[in-house]
Amino acid sequence: MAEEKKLFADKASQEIYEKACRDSINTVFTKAAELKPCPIGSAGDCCKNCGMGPCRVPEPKTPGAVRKLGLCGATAETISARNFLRMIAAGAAAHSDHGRAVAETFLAAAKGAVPGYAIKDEQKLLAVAMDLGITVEGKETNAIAIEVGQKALALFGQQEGEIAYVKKAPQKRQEIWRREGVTPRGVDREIVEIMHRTHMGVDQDYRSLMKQGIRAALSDGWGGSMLATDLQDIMFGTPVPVYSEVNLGVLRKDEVNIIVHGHEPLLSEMIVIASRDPQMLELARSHGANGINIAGICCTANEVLMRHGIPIAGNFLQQELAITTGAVEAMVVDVQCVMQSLQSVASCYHTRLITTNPKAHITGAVRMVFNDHDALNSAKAIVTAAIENFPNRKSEVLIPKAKSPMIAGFSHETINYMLGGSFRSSYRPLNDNIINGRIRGIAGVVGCNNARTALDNNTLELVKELIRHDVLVLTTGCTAIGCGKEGLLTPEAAREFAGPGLAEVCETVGIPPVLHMGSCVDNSRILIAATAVVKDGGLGNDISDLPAAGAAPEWMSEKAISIGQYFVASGVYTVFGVTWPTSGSKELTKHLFEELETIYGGRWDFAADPKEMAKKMIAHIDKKRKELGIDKARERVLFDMADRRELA
Ligand code: SF4
Ligand code: MSK
Repeated sequence: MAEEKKLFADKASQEIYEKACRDSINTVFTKAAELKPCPIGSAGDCCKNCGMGPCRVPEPKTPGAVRKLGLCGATAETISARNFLRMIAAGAAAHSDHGRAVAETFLAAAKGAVPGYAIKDEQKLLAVAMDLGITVEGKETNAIAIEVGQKALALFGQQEGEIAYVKKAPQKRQEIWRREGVTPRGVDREIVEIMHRTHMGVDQDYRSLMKQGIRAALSDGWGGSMLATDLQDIMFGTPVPVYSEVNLGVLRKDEVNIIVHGHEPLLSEMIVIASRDPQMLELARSHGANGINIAGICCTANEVLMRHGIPIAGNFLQQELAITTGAVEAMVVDVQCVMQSLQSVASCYHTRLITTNPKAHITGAVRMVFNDHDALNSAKAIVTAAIENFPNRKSEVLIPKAKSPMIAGFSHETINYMLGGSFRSSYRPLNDNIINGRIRGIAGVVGCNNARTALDNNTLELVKELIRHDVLVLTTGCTAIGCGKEGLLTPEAAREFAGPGLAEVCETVGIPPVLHMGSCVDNSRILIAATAVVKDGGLGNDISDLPAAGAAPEWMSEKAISIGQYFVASGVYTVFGVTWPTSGSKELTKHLFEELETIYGGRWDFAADPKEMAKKMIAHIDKKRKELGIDKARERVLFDMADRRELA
């Protein structure tokens, strides 16, 4: 059993973890207690990019001793930068390959080749078409959609020139990227170039390497990821506020429980539809169940939550615990953040672990590859397999009581509408309230869970500290799920946790102090929201002028590094917790933590303690307020046109 220390912020996880210990399940928590991270690798000081290595070059313990180089002469800076870039490449690839799969289905849907998928949000289709430079006048919806699908697919592999979406960024930001020569081409090309430059004996200057890291990350954030979000919104609907519940307590004892886990909504959307089919419900009844309950884990959960209000069973570190309840008939997984250990946990209960993606196999799991050309039948086959497994529950079923209500669905479009109303959709009220000081600033708090720190603990301490100081929090991914479990995603949370200014605004508009904006691929929504705030005027000309900051207090995925890098390169001060992957190289870390700010207006930072992280973010927000001349909280004034022009 793991050493005695607090492992979870929530009671449900603790309760099921104790069951896992009773059932002798070897979870990520027990493994984390036994297997410590390699101190050299975690500091970025180990290179295995050729067969002469691995070369380990840690800081010498003896003061004054000369630091070792790799056999080829690579310095600690080069080694650390290469490792960092390869994390960006993997993260950007994961997001963008997800985006490509969506684009392929989107194009097939536009051609009418994949029954079950259609264009749901025509308004967004038109907006995306225009962003991609497509003329829409006089064209049928499907013809526009086909052009959008083709252009989107071409964008991933664009060999030369700037990708179209960079034009969505503020003008000043685009100029900075052009000045620095980092405006990206297609994400495929930028990722290949990372792998080439980091091969033995190619790019051996950390500043030059880091520029390529920025190109690839920007091609993810303002390219592959942003496209994934946009195309998903067009096909499945742009999210609007939706009520749901979160935590292991959403599982039901008397129903067939199917957990969808991973990232891509293509299959899970269909599973939701299949689970409501009268024939499927009848089949469930014939197997002794009172219904079919779909619940999510990780970002597949966020996708079906945002558009259908499907409840969430948990975030990343709760995936094994969900099976340990003994109540899960099938865990249906696609790609990313799916632990291989699920199969051994599932084998201790009756749960069928079903892998569905052509790219993602798990030894021993049931294989039911999803066919998007026959999507509903693929989904029905999976739901049937789950139903047939219901009578096989063998062990004690323990479903914790704990679950919390939440409101999700805050896409950029929804925030715009809620703040400005349907006739005058705008961020103006938000900008006004930032200017008058009721809202101190905005923070994007995103990312994963990490077994090296107590589940959700850093996230919740940070988020509570921020909203207590009147900072509005935008959140995605597993961080959003953690906030949901704590009850921070309800309008009532404003009264209990937020400072007086933020609480007043939340009450007036009817929003929670923490806005759930979607899955980890949807961080692009935060970029668009930040750009909208800039464009609305009064808060500078660029994202880097805003009283705003970003954080990933419990990151673990390589995707988080790509996200962090595109936020930094977009002008955002971004703080990571738990561990910092270049800590072994002082010079490179200084480049990332200090020098980048002088070039891009944004920079990286690290704080293991969430209180310190909050302090750093608030200090940055206050610095920006001062630079904008809005550091003295003002009484609310009604702005007439002259005032607005002056502010702009
Ligand atoms: Fe060692 Fe250089 Fe090979 Fe890396 S590339 S393993 S530092 S010899
Ligand atoms: S699932 S990338 S643990 S947010 Fe997107 Fe959660 Fe991080 Fe995976």
